[in-house]
Amino acid sequence: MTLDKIYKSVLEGDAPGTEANVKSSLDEGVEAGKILNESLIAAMHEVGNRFENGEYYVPEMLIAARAMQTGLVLLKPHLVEAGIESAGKVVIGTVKGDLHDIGKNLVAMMLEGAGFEIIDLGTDVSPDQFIAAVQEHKPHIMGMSALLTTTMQGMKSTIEVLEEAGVRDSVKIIVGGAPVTDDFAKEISADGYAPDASRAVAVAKSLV
Ligand code: B1M
Repeated sequence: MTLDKIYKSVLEGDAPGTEANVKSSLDEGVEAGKILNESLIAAMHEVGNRFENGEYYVPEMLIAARAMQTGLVLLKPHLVEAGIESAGKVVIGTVKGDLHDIGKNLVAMMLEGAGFEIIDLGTDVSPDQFIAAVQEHKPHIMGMSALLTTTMQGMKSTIEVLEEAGVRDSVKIIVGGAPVTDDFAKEISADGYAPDASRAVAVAKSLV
């Protein structure tokens, strides 16, 4: 089954294999969301387990991430329906000190598919860069992603700096990423939290 092949190719960090297997799955008519959740995301989860168990190191995580990205490129047109009218503007980024961007990219992709205009600040985004983007682009929503328990604290300081700059109330803030919880979001006074990309779309829609 090609879903198993995709899973295996991501685990092995085999980017050409991942690309070929995702292509075959799509040609076979497998739904893009199924490929994403049951093979690509599932494989990254296993990569994390292996890293924790000392079977994988950073280079293996990195090449697995690259393999996943090649699959995502192919899935994007299937996940992103043609946006009709802008549903709102979103500034999004991964917080300072954090280089993980796969989840953030997925959230951006799904929001784009739901008609939002996306300004993607990338990774390692400082509070000052978030503020500058809010002042320049005047978005309806600002999204922050963090994958490390250490960097998620940067969400709190970014909100505090937005408050100090007097722009906090001009924008709704959504946070997410593996270590982030609903309780944490409430504790730092974010307006919304989503555990995954599709729920991020629902939260964004409810806030604009
Ligand atoms: Co890193 N890493 N990593 N890593 N890495 C984790 C996060 C880790 C859990 C692995 C582990 O130990 N099991 C661990 C964190 C432990 C902790 O903090 N408690 C970890 C570590 C320790 C590290 C380093 C410190 C390792 C080192 O150097 N010793 C280092 C840190 C570098 C840095 O950021 N400064 C590091 C580096 C890396 C790579 C660069 C090699 C690579 C990232 C490549 C890239 O992103 N371009 C990497 C990877 C690939 C991972 C794992 C294996 C996979 C992450 C991923 O892409 N998941 C990860 C283990 C894991 O998560 N199980 C791990 C798939 C992705 C679709 O899920 O990002 O959770 P996720 O996004 C989801 C949701 O969280 C949510 O929706 C997304 C889609 O459903 N979501 C949002 C995300 N953002 C959102 C924003 C929203 C709403 C929802 O609103 C705005």
